[in-house]
Order: sequence, then structure tokens, then C-alpha cells
Amino acid sequence: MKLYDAEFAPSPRRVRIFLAEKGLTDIECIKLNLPAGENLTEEFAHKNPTCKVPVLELDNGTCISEVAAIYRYIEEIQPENPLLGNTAEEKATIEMWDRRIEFAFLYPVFNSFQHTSGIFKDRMTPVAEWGTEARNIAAKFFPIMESQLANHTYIAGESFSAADISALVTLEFAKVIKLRADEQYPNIQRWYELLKQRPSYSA
Ligand SMILES: N[C@@H](CCC(=O)N[C@@H](CS)C(=O)NCC(=O)O)C(=O)O
Repeated sequence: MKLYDAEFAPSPRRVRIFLAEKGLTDIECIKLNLPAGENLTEEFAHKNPTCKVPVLELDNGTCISEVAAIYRYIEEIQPENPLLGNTAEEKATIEMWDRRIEFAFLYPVFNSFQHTSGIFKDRMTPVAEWGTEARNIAAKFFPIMESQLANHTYIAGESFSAADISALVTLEFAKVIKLRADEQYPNIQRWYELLKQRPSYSA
């Protein structure tokens, strides 16, 4: 298996942490330089037509993109230390939180970064007002996370899960748009300190 990855990019980091939690650390990682457009080649478009990383390429040549699909594949081949839940209720709860994090937090942070930094102005038309609004949308996720973490150790309940990985990576990436969970969110801070102690944090 090979992982198409990129320095500083949050989506492949979600997969690297998931792999580390599963003890799968010997996978070949191919780093693409995104600002230089190494993901925009015809060759890479055959692996993922949206030209985004991460892509997990299996030994038989099948390419899996989209973090949620890669999470699913890894969980199926390495079920020990489940990160997507055991029971029907746990599985649905983790997926619910992972979707909430992607749609209400991660993608607004991405949009804000891309539309205000101009980083990908060679491949999109930045709209500064949309970048500002997307930051406002992302900030609305902090109170949701805070109240969930006031009642639970982790995002989807009492066990660490894929939803924690997605939230952690987004929380750290949000610094690029100067969005931080400050002291008005003590439960987010408590959870963040807990996650930083996991060996997978540095993956
Ligand atoms: N929905 C996709 C998002 C992937 C994504 O946005 N990847 C970014 C890096 S974090 C990327 O490849 N950007 C390069 C570009 O847009 O040219 C997933 O879950 O994998």
C-alpha cells in the first residue's frame, strides 16, 4: 500500500494519525508538493479525478480517496483497536460526528484559508468575502464541541475515535485563519491536552 500525502495538509494528516493508531506505520508515503501543483498532473488524476490528497493506493492498483473511505478501508483490514465503533449505535454516532466536523468545521476552515490566503489562486478564484464568512461558520462549531466535551471524554463518547482525529486536525489547522479555541472553551482545551499525549499525535 502507498499513501499519497502532502506536507502541512490536514486531510492526509487525518489518515496518518488513523494509521498510527492502528499500528500501521510501515506504509510508503509519497509526498506531493501541493502549492507547486504536483497533484494536478494527468498521472495523479488517474488515481483521484478530483486531484486531492490523500489517496491510498492498494497493492493491486486500486486507489481509494476521500478520508472517510480510507478510514473505512483501514478499519476493515485492521479491526483491532476500533476507531469507527463496535455497535450499530457507536458506528452511527462516530460517523455523525465525523460528518458534522467535516461539513461544519473542516470545510469552512479550508474555504476560509483558500479564499483569504490566495494559496491556490492558480486553480481557483478566491472570493475574500466568502473566506470571511466561512471563518464565521467554522467558529460556530466551537460551542457545539465544547458542550459535547463537557459531557463526554471524547467527541463521540467515552472512547477515542476517528471523530477525535478529524476534530484535532481541524482545530490545529484552524490556526492558519487565526481561529483558536481560547479559555472560554475549557473542555476543548482539556480534550486537546489529552489528545496531544497520544503517540499518534506526531504522525
Ligand atoms: N474531501 C476530501 C478533501 C481532500 C482535500 O481537500 N485535500 C487537500 C489537502 S488537505 C488537497 O489535496 N488540496 C490540493 C488542491 O486543492 O489542489 C477528503 O476527505 O479526502
